[in-house]
Amino acid sequence: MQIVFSTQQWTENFFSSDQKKAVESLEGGNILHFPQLAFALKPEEIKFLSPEYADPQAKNIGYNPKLNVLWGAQRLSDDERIKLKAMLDRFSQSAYNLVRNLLPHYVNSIVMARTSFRPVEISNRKTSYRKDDKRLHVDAFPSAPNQGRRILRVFCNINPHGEDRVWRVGEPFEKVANKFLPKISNPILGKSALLRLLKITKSYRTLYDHYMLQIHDRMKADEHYQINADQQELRFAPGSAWIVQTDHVSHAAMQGQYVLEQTFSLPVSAMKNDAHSPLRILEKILKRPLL
Ligand SMILES: O=C(O)CCC(=O)C(=O)O
Ligand SMILES: [Fe+2]
Repeated sequence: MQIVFSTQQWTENFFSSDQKKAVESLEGGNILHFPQLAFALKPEEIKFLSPEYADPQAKNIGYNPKLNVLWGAQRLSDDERIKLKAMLDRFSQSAYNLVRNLLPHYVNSIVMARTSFRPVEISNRKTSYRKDDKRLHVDAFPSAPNQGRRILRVFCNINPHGEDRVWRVGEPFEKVANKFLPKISNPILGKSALLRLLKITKSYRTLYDHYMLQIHDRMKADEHYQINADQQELRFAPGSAWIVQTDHVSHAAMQGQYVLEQTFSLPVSAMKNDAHSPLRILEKILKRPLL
């Protein structure tokens, strides 16, 4: 379920035995946990540890490291905006360094996606069930189809008050898929083209995206499943980091405040063993190609 590393630096080099263990564990649906990998804030960044800079409409503060663009933030002066971007940029680089050194198998194919800062306490946040990450789910995005590519995320808890990030982690993807796929029908003919035409989706919603989104929604909607599915609580203390493929690992974030997160996108072809990918697992069960 979780594989622990004693890493203390974001630029640390790894033995090839650790690199092998990391890629195989991650692809096998485990979480790589770094209990001693803290992300240090600069004195002028401490003030961002407050929910007041988060737009109440947005779930997180987002940052695009390639374009140097910030969104979901409010009440920032020009100077503060520059400083917050610099903090997110530094985290983004740190996460990249860790991935590059620990998972060299991916280095030529992995693509840096967005960075996020999550300054709002999650335990009492009210949202619609679809957006509620307190319910067990695998990640799938309605407007951003990822067309089979893996979602790899690096998280770090930067809570200054000693509060853990508390997750529930559910059953393996294949079990999830076998449970929910029989209830899901094919998409309505022409719907994906229409969504694209109306720019509701940023790219074409493939069959893969259709099934992943349906699994995501149906998991969250199923109260009985939420309570009765095999699951385990995991706690990530402040000053710890973890890497997880959230399209594969069923997860729910129950409690905690102040986390940094970097998303990467990875083609299935870059995996060491693509049979573990949600794409190949769904194709195996449905006996048809999904892209
Ligand atoms: O914020 C968290 O701890 C995780 C939320 C979640 O479900 C995700 O980022 O995929
Ligand atoms: Fe999630």
